[in-house]
Amino acid sequence: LESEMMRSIEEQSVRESCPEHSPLLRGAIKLSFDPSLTLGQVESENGEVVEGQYYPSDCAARQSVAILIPHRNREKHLLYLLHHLHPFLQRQQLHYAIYVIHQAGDATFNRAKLLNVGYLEALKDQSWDCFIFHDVDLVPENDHNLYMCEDQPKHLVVGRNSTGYKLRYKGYFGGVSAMTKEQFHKVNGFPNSYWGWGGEDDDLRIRVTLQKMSIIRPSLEVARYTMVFHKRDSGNQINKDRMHLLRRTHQAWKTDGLNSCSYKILSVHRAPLFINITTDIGRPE
Ligand code: UD2
Ligand code: MN
Repeated sequence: LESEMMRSIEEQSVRESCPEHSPLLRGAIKLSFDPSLTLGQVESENGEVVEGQYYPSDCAARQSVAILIPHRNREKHLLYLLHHLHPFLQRQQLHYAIYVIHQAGDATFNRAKLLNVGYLEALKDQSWDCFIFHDVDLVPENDHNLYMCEDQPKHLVVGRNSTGYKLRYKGYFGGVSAMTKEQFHKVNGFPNSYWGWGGEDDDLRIRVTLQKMSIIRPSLEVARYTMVFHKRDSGNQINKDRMHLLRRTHQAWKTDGLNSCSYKILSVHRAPLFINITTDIGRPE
């Protein structure tokens, strides 16, 4: 047994790095969402995922990527996303884990703060190279849209179904974005002070520009998403303060972010297909 173990350790260390272009990619696919889909079904389709995490079996992944999904009360969307995202990420030959950061209680939703919590907690598991900040309702349509980080922050949603597959506005950074551990640390993460809908994605863009980084985007052809139809959730009303907050970002970024993110972890549950972190992030002051 011992020699067998040694052999497998050796094999691991000499495993070649995965190719620059994965041979498994398929390009554009037609998405469908089956309302009768169950979690058990998605689990049985993804036997190689263990506690939300996956390693390619025949090569060493080029990046270790943590997918962070802010969540409350969108179980059906989460199921659709898991169903499409696991095989999608496996075709990209990534080492990845999916974290769902679940806001406890019924105070106003705070997407940005949940993503800060996800970043800080995921780094306790391991030193991820790359973080993908991912809305629960956006499903990527083309696996050439790589969930990897680059030397500049990357915005992955150039177009989506509900807005005619056009960039919403110049500087738009919402929906799905990718930053390395270092890039996100450099901007002090997201602001914690945006409660309710809107503005937090623009704040992150300002932080990125203040650090003299720029936002890159894949081509419109590949950076396409379907947003599962939804209405505005209760508990996520429009943030009326957002314009005011955005005017302070050039100063506030230093003190409002990862270095001031206070929260309680209520539970960490390692389910087969994702790590569920339930957190109490407080409420607006
Ligand atoms: C846009 C952005 C989103 C964010 C938001 C403003 C796109 C495609 N997305 O989304 O990134 O900037 O505007 O805050 O432009 N959520 C829950 N439960 C809730 C409320 C929100 O899980 O009760 C999560 C979920 O992951 C959702 C995300 O927050 O996808 C954004 O909320 P939304 O989908 O209601 O907002 P939307 O589509 O206008
Ligand atoms: Mn949405």
